[in-house]
Order: sequence, then C-alpha cells, then structure tokens
Amino acid sequence: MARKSPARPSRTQRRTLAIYVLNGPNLNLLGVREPEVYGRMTLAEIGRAVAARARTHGLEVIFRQSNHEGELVDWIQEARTRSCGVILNAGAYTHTSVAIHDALRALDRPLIEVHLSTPYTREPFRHHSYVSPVATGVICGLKDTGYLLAVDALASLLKDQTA
Ligand code: CA2
Repeated sequence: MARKSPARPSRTQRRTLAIYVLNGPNLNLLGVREPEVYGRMTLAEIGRAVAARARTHGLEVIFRQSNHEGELVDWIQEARTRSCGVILNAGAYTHTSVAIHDALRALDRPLIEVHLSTPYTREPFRHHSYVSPVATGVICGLKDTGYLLAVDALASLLKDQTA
C-alpha cells in the first residue's frame, strides 16, 4: 500500500515567525564613544551575535535601529503579527515615550526590555521606564551580553508557550 505523504503544512506553519530586535535613538553610535558605559561592540556586531545565538534556538531575527519614535511605533505594530516575540532597547525613548508604551500594550507577544548600561544607577531622568510596566522581563547592565541573554529568555518563553 502506498504510504500517505505527510499533510502539507499550512501557510502559517510554513512561515517561521522571527524575533524582532528593535533599537532606539543613538544606538547606531555604539562602539564609537563611551565604551565604559555601553561596551566596545558596534550595533552591527551585536546584530550578528544575536542572529547567531537565535540560530542555536532555531529562531530567525529581524534586527533594526531607528532614531525616530514613530518608526519604532510602526515596527512594534508590525511585530504584533509578524514576530513571535520582541527584544527592545528603546534608548532614551525608554524614559519619555508614551507612544511606545501604548504600542507595546497592544503587542500581545513576549517582550524583553534590554539596556546595555544600568539606567537606575545613572542620572535620575533615566530611572523611569515606560517600557518596563509592559515588559515580560528586563535585562540591564550587562552590555552586549544582555542581548544574548534576552534571546535565550525569549526562546525559553516560546518553548513554554508551545509545551
Ligand atoms: O543602556 C542602554 O542601553 C540605554 O538604553 C542607552 C541609551 C540611553 O539613553 C538609555 O538611558 C540607556 C543611549 C544610547 C546612546 O548610545 C550611545 C553610544 C555611544 C555614543 C553615544 C551614545
């Protein structure tokens, strides 16, 4: 008897949803100044390391940076349907942006907030985050390593979701 071939996966099953890693203003300057605060890696190097770490979990990465609040809001909205989770370093918008907070409230995906430095031990204006109240978890103070740990955290959360 001919063996029945496995059912063709649905369109949704075929499309691997990616992790969105979104970076806010001035993070394109990483590696150029203040290495004692933010580390020595450039954002491009962090992007490559993140993609490599994600591959070990079978995950793809969309890695982006913008200096514009509205563009970050657009990408967060896009991530609602096209991502399986988000890692966000909103840079200085962390401390100012109600628009990003509102977009994140509607995300409905696991969200890890990442900071290279520890904002809570720096100037008082960095002590409040509009991202933290809607984040699944927060990682700060570990420079570029924080991004890799955020990938591991998302992978673990996603595994729990499908278990
Ligand atoms: O520690 C972080 O990751 C921050 O999100 C970085 C933001 C800062 O406004 C937040 O309070 C904490 C700033 C990123 C600016 O990065 C630069 C890197 C090199 C030279 C100048 C800026």
